[in-house]
Amino acid sequence: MRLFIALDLPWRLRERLALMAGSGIPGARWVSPENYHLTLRFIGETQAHRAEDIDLALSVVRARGFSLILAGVGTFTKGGRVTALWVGVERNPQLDHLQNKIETALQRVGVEPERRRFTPHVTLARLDNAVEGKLAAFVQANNLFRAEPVAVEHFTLFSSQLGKEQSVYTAEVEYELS
Ligand code: 3AM
Repeated sequence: MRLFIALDLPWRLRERLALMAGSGIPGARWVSPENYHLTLRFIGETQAHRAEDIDLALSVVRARGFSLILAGVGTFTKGGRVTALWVGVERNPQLDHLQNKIETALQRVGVEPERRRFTPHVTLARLDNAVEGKLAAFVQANNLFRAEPVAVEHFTLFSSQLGKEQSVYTAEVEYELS
């Protein structure tokens, strides 16, 4: 199975994001609101017995619950092309701490270290050939976005089935924070 670890988001917040997303950028593949999430760690294709090790490692992660605020919009670029449009997260040491603990737990059971810096975000759209001007206008129009704080009380191990239009994410296990 293809696994990743993420925070799911309350519906009120998803609705708020959906109001901002969905139109205005020709060529954007908008993520549907049920798929919004904040990835803590992408793991990838994993055999069942490895998934068990990962589950065990995650179940002993101890961290406190906290709140976070989604704010601002940004993009990821690859080879000079914008590939993703996202909503950002206000600086949050507790989120970084949780992500760090998860990273350590995974490495302890032999998962390859993540080399990329953690850039917390919620992807709104994936882009192939978006019209630059429209994208820039979207970023400018929504850059002052700032959501209500959300309480983070657990993190989730998701499986992902790649689909033609949209992947299907299934919450496999939830790990409570204290
Ligand atoms: O949180 P977002 O939506 O940015 O892009 C995938 C998604 O990220 C990412 O993991 C999240 C859940 O699918 N992802 C997919 N394949 C990946 C890979 N090979 C990947 N991240 C890193 N390496």
